[in-house]
Amino acid sequence: MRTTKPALLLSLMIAVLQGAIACGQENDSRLDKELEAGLNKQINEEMFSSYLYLSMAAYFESANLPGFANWMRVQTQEETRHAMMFFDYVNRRNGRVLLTEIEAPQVKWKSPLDAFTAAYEHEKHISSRIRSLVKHARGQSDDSTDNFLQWFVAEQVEEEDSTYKIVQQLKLVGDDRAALFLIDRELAMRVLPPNPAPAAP
Ligand code: OFO
Repeated sequence: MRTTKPALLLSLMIAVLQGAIACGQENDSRLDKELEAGLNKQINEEMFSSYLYLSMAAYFESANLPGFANWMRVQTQEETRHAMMFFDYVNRRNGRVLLTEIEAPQVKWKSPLDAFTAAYEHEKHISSRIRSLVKHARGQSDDSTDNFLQWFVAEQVEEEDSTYKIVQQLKLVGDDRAALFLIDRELAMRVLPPNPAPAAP
């Protein structure tokens, strides 16, 4: 059967449209697979952070230091929020969240100083994870993920600073139990701030 001119024109237009749609799909906002895996890993890291600080809260409760325990309880909630921010971001980018086993945390520390030193070291580890995610996002020219991660870059400065300051205070007081009691009272004041809203990519 011969194809008429209008029919030929119509088929050509359909082909062009299909091509444009296919091209749009290739350039959609899907995450690079390796970057997606890295963001998934970060969900686990943040959940582990939450679990680690909950374990520290339990340690401080057992040491009759309720203010220190309160500080750690608030930190636990912050870390769960961080995990959820990654969870939501992966979903917003049409990625697939895949949860994995959370490692068991340490359960005992030698002293409050030992626990807070471990918290500070852990935060340095998290900062390096965030930096490597930023590097990966930039390598993929993924500006949205880079932008999303910048909230965490700033947050890590806070996280390191707050744990470092408590480490320094604990070093200053040494074995002075009265001074330890005062720090405990101060840490009892910590409350969970309103949920932060990172810039939507
Ligand atoms: Fe999520 O910042 Fe601490 O670990």
